[in-house]
Amino acid sequence: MKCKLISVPVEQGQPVPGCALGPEVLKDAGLVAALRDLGHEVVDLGAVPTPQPRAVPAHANRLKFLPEVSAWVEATAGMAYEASADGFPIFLGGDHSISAGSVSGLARRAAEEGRPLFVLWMDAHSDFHTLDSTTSGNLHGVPLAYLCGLPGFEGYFPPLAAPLSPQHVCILGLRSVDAAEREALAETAMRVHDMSAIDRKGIAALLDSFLNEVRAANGLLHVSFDVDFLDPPLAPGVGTPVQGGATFREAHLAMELLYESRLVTSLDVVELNPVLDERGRTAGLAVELVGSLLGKTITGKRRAA
Ligand code: HAR
Ligand code: MN
Ligand code: MN
Repeated sequence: MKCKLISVPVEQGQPVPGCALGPEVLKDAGLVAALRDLGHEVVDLGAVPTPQPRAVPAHANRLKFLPEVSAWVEATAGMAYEASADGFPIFLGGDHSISAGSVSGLARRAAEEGRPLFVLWMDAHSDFHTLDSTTSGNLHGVPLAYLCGLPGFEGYFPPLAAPLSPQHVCILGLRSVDAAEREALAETAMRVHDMSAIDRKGIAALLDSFLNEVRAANGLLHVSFDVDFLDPPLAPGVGTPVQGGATFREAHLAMELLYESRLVTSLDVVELNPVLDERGRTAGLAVELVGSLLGKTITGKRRAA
């Protein structure tokens, strides 16, 4: 596989300084070597150049850094569209607002290829606020609503070439949902697997049924991996930790199943905050999990498809 690394050092979508250091720290933690050891070609495309803030109208809600984040979304979408012509793009965040850009660029590409884009959103949070419903004003809480074409983004975020179909989206690991998000989620056909579902059914069964849908539809599959999916003691280096996340084994199993499916075509790794990390363990674990998603096994033997 030709892995294309794209750094998106954005932290204005969330409140804690440090998130913009994510891409460099993931590389320092051995991401490139980990991928090369698995036999992948790695091309580092560098960072999306810092864009000028977008001229957007004033918004009635108190949104933080809207012109800046909106500009990053537009710039990242362009880079994602270009990079997805070939290879396996890996977007290194940065906060989760970058996925409004990475996924919209990938969705445009998928639409042109006439294939449905599926998205697996591994996250403690649903990130399903609109610009009107967010109470924090932090724009890392809105990307999934934007990508699904919910109203209220027009004129503030770039126009979407191809909205996601909610039936093609699966949230996994959820344990923090705001009231407005809960109502909006109840009205969509999205698959929402909270931690309780993982406890009861097991992460393998939940993933298998989604992967079967992707395969049956000949879909492309983007994995948006928010590091706060993981349980905070394992992964303290995130700005918005929530107790009761995925365990070390659940996270590895998920990544291994994703690899074995051979369905994944692109990836985001977001919300790592190296300033909050403890001895680099969150970064190290994130690199290890990306390795598992791209073929790493305990014995070093490649698993058959
Ligand atoms: N729902 C909360 C808000 O909108 C918290 C959002 C936190 N988001 C992330 N990304 N860390 O998943 O403010
Ligand atoms: Mn998120
Ligand atoms: Mn999150």
